[in-house]
Amino acid sequence: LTLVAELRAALQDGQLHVHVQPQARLATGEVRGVEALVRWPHPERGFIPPDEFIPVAERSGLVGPLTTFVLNASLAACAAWRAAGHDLGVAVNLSARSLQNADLVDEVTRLLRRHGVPADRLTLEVTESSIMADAARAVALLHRLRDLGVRLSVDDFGTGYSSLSYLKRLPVQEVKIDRSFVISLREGGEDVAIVRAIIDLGRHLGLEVVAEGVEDQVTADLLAGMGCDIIQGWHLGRPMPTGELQPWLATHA
Ligand code: G
Ligand code: G
Ligand code: NA
Ligand code: MN
Repeated sequence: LTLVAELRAALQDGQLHVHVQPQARLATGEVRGVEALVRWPHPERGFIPPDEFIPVAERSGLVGPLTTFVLNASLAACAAWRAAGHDLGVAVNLSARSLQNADLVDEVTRLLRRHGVPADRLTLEVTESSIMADAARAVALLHRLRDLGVRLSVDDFGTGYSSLSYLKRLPVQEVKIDRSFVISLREGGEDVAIVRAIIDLGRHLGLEVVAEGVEDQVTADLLAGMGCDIIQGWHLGRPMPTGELQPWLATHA
């Protein structure tokens, strides 16, 4: 069987799962939400990383069903946490192909309604390079998603092209500093200047700034000192099955 056929079957048989990784405000420690990360525990090959199967989905027309699956699972989990008294948001990654599909607007509308989750509790993460694949179409779609009240975030910020002029024109509320800049922050060097510049830029544009890949307290303290809003990374919590989040919240406080 090819990977495409296996992925198609995995989507149909419910083999895919969503894991969630917490995000917290640096100022208060409050957990404000999670990022959803798709997982494929393959019965013979073990976990196949999303970096391997998402490109396959992109090439084979499976990105639509994959995105629907992740959105549905993420919003179902979000609704359950809200019912239990945790007002958390959930962030879902969009791939380049999804950004070219105008049906996504109806799909997001339908799923928000199905799960009764307010639109502003859903964040959609897009990378600069996925926008640039067909910028006119992607930007039009982002505006329609924004009109629904959904939050938009630029993922892996700093690694793409044309960051600055685009950021001003995109209807986004958040930037995520790419983890390649965050990982070596504590060693000093040029990444300190890059991270500081991204935080200042975000603040001056009125955007929330999230640092991903925060692996230790030293890095969290450095980011707090630079005025970063939110952290995500192993220091706070690893990606975990959706059912483990509530127990994690209970011990985290
Ligand atoms: O934990 P991690 O190995 O999951 O993520 C690897 C990469 O896969 C990241 O770049 C992440 O953005 C991407 N990714 C994870 N889940 C999804 C998803 O549901 N959809 C898309 N398009 N990308 C995802
Ligand atoms: O590209 P994107 O930002 O969507 O993907 C997040 C990726 O970063 C996932 O693969 C996730 O497992 C990984 N990740 C999350 N926290 C950490 C961390 O603290 N350190 C490292 N090295 N990777 C992390
Ligand atoms: Na992401
Ligand atoms: Mn990222």
